[in-house]
Amino acid sequence: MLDAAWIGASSLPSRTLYPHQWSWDSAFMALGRSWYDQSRAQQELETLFRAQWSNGMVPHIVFNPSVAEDAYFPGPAFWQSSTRSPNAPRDVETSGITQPTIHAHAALEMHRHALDPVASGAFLGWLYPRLVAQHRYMLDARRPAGTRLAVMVHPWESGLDNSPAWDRALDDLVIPAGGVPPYVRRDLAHGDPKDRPTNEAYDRFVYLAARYRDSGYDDARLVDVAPFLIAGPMFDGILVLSLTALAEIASIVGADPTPHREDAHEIHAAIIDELWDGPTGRMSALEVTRGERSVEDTIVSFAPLLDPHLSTDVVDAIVRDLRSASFHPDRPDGYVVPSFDLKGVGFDERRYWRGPVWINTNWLLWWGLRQHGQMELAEEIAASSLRLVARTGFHEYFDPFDGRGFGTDSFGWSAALTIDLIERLDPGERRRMNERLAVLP
Ligand code: 2M8
Repeated sequence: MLDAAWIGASSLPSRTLYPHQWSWDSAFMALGRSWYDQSRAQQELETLFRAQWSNGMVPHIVFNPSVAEDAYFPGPAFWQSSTRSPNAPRDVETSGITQPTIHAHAALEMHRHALDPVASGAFLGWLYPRLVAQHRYMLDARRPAGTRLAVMVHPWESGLDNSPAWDRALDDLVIPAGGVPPYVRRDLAHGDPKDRPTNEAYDRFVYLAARYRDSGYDDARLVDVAPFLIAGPMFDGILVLSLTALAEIASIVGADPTPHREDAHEIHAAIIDELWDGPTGRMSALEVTRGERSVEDTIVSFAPLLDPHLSTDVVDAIVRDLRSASFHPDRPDGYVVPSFDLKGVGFDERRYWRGPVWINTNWLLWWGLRQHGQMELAEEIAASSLRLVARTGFHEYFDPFDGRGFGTDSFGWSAALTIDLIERLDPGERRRMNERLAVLP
C-alpha cells in the first residue's frame, strides 16, 4: 500500500481524498516505510523540508503541480503562498499553515534502526538545521506576547480538524458578511457526508484560512488576524516530544543539545501550568486570547503522555481517564481509543474526529504509554489497532463499537504506523497479539 502511495519523491495520504503531500502524514509514512526502504523514507522528509518557508514554517500541504486545482479544496489557488507571503518558496506552492511537529521524532527513530547508518547520519546532518528552524518558528512566531505555549491559528493545524475540542472557539466566531469567500467542497466527491465535517464547520475553516491568508500570513499580527488562537495538549505535547528528539539529533550530528532541552523543559512547564486542571485531573485546550479552557474531554487531552518528563501523578490521572467508560466501549469486542468521550454531547461514532478511532492517535498514545511504563494499556491499544486493520482494512478511521471503517480506504498512516507498531513488539507481545488476531470473527 505504501509503495502504491509513492509518487516519485513523496507519498499521498490517499489517491482520492488527499492527492498532495501532507506534513504530519509524511512523517508517519516515512517512519513506517523506513523499516523496509530507508532511502524513500528519507526522501519523503527531504521533499517536505524543501518546501519549508524561510521563516522556518513547515507547511501542512505541499501541492503537487500535476494535480488539477479541482481535485482538492483548498488548493494552491486558494492559499496563493508564493504571491502572498515573502517567506514562502517561489518554486513550489504550499498551504500557509502548519501541522504538529512530529518530524524530529520520526527522523530520530528512523535513524535508530537504519540499515545504512552512514547515509542516515548524513541525512540527519542535512535535516538538523531545518528542524531547528521549524522549532524556532513554533517557539518565536507562534508564542504571541504573554503566551508560554505554541498556538495554532486554525483547526487544520491540529491535525484533528473537526474535534469537539475546538467547538467553543469556533462557535464564538463572528463571521462578517462576505467573510467566507465562495468555494466548492471537493472532499464530498470522495467521502460520505456522514463521515466528513458539516458545511457549517467548513465555512468556519474557510473563513479562518482566508483571514490569515489576507494578512499575508503575518505572524507579527497574530492576535489581530487570527480569531482562533489555541494551545492544545496534543500540539504542545508533540512539541515537547520533538524538542527532546531534536536534542538527541543535535548530539548525533555534533551540535549542542542544551538549548533544545531547555526549550522542551519550558513547554513542559507551561503545559502543566496552563493546560492541566488538578481538580478534574484533565488536560484541556486553551483559547489563549480569552484564557478559556475547553471542557470537552477529547483524545487530545491524553497526548501530554508524549512528554517524557510528565510526573507520575499526571500520568496516573491520564491513565484513569483513558481507562474510564468515557473512552472504553461497553462491550468486550469494542475498540479503543475513541477520539471523543463516548458519553459526550455530540459523540458520533463515524464522523471525522468526533468519535471514531484513528490509527495515528492510537500510535501516539501507545508510544506515550510505553514511555511511561504503562505497558498493559499500551498493549490493549496496540491490539485494538491491529484487530481493526486486520478485520476491516487500512481505513482512515473506525467505529469504536463494531470496527466498521470510514473515510477513505487505503489510507497512508494507517498502513505505515501498523508496520511501525508490529516492528516494535517484543516476542511476548507478538505472541499475545497473534493469539488475539487468531480468534478474530
Ligand atoms: C485531514 O485534514 C485535511 C485538511 O488538512 C482535510 O480534511 O482535508 C486531517 O485528518 C489531517 O490530520 C490529515 O493530515 C489530512 C491528510 O490525511 O486529512
